[in-house]
Amino acid sequence: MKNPKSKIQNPKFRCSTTCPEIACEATAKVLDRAESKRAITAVHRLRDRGMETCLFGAGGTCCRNCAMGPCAIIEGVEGFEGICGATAGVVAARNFCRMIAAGAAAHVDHGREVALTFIATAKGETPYEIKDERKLHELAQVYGIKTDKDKNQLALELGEKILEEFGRQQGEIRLIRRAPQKRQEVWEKLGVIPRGTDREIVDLMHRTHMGTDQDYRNLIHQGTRCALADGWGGSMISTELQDILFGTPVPIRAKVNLGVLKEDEVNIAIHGHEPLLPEAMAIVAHNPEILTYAKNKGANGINLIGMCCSGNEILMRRGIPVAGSFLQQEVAIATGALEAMVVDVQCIMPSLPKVARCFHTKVITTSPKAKISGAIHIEFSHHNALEVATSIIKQAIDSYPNRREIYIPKEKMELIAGFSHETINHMLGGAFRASYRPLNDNIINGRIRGVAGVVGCTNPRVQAEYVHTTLVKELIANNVLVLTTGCAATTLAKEGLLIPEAAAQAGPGLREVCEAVGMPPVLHMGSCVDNSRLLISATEIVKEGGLGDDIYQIPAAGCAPEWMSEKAVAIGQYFVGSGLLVVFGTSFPTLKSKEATNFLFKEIENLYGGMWAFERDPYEIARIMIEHIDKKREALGIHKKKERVLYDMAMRRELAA
Ligand code: NFS
Ligand code: SF4
Repeated sequence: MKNPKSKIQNPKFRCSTTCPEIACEATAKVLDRAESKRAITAVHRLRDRGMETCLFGAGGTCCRNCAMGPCAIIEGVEGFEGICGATAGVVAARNFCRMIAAGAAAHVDHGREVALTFIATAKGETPYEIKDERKLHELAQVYGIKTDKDKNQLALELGEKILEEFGRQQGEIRLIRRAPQKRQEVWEKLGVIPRGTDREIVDLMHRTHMGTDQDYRNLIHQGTRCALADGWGGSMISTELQDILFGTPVPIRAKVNLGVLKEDEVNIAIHGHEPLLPEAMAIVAHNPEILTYAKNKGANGINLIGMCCSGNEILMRRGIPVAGSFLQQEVAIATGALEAMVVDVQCIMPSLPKVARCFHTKVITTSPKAKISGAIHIEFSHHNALEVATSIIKQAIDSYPNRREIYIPKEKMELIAGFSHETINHMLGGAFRASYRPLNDNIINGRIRGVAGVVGCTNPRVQAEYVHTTLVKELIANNVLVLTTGCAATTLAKEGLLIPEAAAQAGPGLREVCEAVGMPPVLHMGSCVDNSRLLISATEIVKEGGLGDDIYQIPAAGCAPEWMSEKAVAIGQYFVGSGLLVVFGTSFPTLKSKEATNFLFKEIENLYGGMWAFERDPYEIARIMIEHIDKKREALGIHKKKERVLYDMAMRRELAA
């Protein structure tokens, strides 16, 4: 049954004439002015081009994998298969798998950079140091390394072992064995335990080459293996090594939205994904010499701000404010108040230098893998991290006197970030005995109905940000605890959902738990590679007991309501392959093939216990997720309300005694 509240249009959020699709006042105000400065952004381009997309392209049945094509394929219509005879199912599955391969490659390559930096740090060749020795030991044990040695020696051995994960040809990725036993058995039976991360990506690219794998089920089978190599491999390696290097996040207060820009300071936005350069910049920004340099140019200080996942990384560990999500990168420049936007890899709009030309902003690329014509390139390497960071910050300071008219919207919001899986463990279990027990108990007694992961990008093709916030308000009102990462987290933070006071919007059960612990009903778990934290959390819930013995049994579901990147497809597939329901908003990349879509939405559940769904309307997405959660509760026999016991501080202390 359709929810009576269901309607995608919500006039309240039509905030501006030039930006009909972003439910963010700060963004709308800047965009209204941007056009008069001839700064054209994604929302303007989308408005001018129209919302229509090519149906074949959007539905996954356009193939350009060889020069007999391109072929636009209509499923079931004779004469409308590919010139080679490819069916819509094969083409849609191939395209879907190539998205997984590209997404996984991005995360895996990120992981590789971090691993190389980790090794160099252990050798004393970088300005970083091993911060989290507890986690270093924990991970060394996973890799079967004896821990009775100096931390740098241990880190070196661990780093070298981890580096093998990328190029391994046979055997298996070690971290996959962290999953619940039953999950590992499912993967073994299906033959999808990943070997090396790079091998699975190459295998998938090979299969999707013209004339290789012609069976959509078999293609998606390898797609899953590749995605698992991302979630339990590349992404998990990134998260774990970053935590050891830069510290495992703990709850931290910070601010979000364009209002974090400062009128009288040099504003430098750090945008992209790998925390290596941002960490170096954060170290240098406090250097007294740099501050004097800034003062001499008339500025009162250096204001580092984050964008996208680079932003999430330094937010989680340092409380550095986040200016916005993916969709606000051009908008931040259009305030006229940004001296420099420094980028590394992924999710960086090619338009940045063009928008920056309307202002005094310098766009600085730093990775040899990601140059943009029109930008300044200052190459970063972990060996000279501080020198590069210093020279970038000086470039930014130099452009401060060139500021023209600026407009910084007032909007900014408080948030609490830093909910690593370890934090959740301690926060719920108490300082003395870290445990998921109270979370499991609260799920079993019904106070918390289930857990939802709301992740991914912001996208102007839907009512950007409105979809996210509406979905999450609906979920928490129904006692579903929300875990969030990436640009979803930024969006939800801007709406004030990441502060403890947001518990007032939660249903009575969830509110009680949040108030007892003093936590928000929506927990920020980090960047997109940190979705691996969600895998570990799900595993811990299973291991704690009482909610089944495999991830697919937990009352949990995931969603990327405004996804846009190929990484989101890889993430979605590794969640599905790990046993969870994943709902995509925006669009779904196989819809023009019933065969491929039916496999991904239905048949795959019989294999993995997880499956995909597609829905644009936030109320409907919430309904699908809650129904799934209820179905899982019923299967566990916990759907009837049991007597409620509040885990207050006294009881937690008693538990810990
Ligand atoms: Ni994730 Fe992070 Fe944002 Fe989407 Fe891009 S920044 S890796 S892909 S847009 S959430
Ligand atoms: Fe067309 Fe087949 Fe070539 Fe694809 S591989 S472009 S479907 S002929």
